[in-house]
Amino acid sequence: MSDRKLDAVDITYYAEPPSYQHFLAEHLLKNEPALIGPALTASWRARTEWAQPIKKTTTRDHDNHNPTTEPNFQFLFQTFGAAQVQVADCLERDFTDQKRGNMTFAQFIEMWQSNAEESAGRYYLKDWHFVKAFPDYHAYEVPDIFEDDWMNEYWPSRDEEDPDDYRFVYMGGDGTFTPFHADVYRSYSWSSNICGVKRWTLFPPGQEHLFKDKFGNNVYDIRDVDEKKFPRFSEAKRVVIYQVDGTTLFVPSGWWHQVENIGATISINHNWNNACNLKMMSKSLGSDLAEVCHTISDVKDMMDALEFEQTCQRILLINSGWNWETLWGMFACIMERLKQDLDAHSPCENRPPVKFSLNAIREVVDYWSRFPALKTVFKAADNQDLQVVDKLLIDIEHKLKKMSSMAS
Ligand SMILES: O=C(O)CCC(=O)C(=O)O
Ligand SMILES: [Fe+2]
Repeated sequence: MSDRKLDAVDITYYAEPPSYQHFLAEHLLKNEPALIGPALTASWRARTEWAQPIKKTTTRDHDNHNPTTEPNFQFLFQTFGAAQVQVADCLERDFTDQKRGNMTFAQFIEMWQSNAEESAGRYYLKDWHFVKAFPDYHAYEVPDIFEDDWMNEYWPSRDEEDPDDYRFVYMGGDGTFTPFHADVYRSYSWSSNICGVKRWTLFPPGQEHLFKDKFGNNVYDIRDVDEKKFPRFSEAKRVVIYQVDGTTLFVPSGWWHQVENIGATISINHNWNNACNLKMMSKSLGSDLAEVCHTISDVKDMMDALEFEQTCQRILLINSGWNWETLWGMFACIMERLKQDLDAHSPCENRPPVKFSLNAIREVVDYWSRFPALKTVFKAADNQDLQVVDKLLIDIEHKLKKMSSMAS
């Protein structure tokens, strides 16, 4: 394995993917980014079928960080044309995001290709749930080091007509971009470039106060920051990474970032979490909940205590994508599997020890159990997950104790 530091804010580059144990110690536990060379994605169907060597470079010169591959539009159009996708217009801001619309993939390609000049830097296909849309196509393999992924284990397993996931494809032309943000739930993300180059600007956590104006709004586009509104933004420590064709970036929890595409770019992006970033995610749920409670505090007097808590949970789910019910649902789902792993005596190589994951869940469960409203909300919804999770925790802790006393 070769690795080298790329910048003052440590970004380690691996020509070959590191072992899971190394990745766990150096990146998941330390919450540090990593860039992995194209060997990891070389055999993916997405790399061989979706991309082709570039015919002519039409990008502005980005200090020689020009792409070597481009989309195979004909193949993509013919194979996936009928799929419904969501497209952002990078020239139109919509609060903290860009204006989005729905269309077919074929319409997106046509819009982009038919008027290349006019649409330059404009149309950006985002958050395409590709695996859900084409479950039998197998465009890529989740790399071993990203396998311990509780979000994408739990959400698709929910008993719903159209279960959600956090497995996306992104696709856009030169100059399209994603505005400054930190990821949903403060989850990790990983992103593999199928073709094109992405310019990432990453900001280590702990500098969030530098990103806000006096009303609490965050910077939208780091290339266009009003110094009067955001006088301290320029002080923020950051690192710029050019993610070239075929390479994969690990974005740790709570690292704010902006992404700009150089050349026609396609990427596969997953948001994910596990025991290593659970506490950070729980903290973000806590601050989102506090914000919701504060925002609707003026209607508190019109409701009884339970109704207020239920309303906060409903809004939390809409705004942040999760709440107590989904957190406990995830715990129940993951612990069922941890129990099976223990019973099978065949722990997965690409996961930390069961005890480590269990302790992380225990800590978050104990934290939230101090809130009396938790019990009343679950009881009112006739949701058994509080009891299910408590029982699983005790069962697995008991099993682990027994195993360690047998071993000694
Ligand atoms: O590629 C992009 O435009 C955005 C990706 C991103 O923000 C992420 O993977 O976290
Ligand atoms: Fe992101």
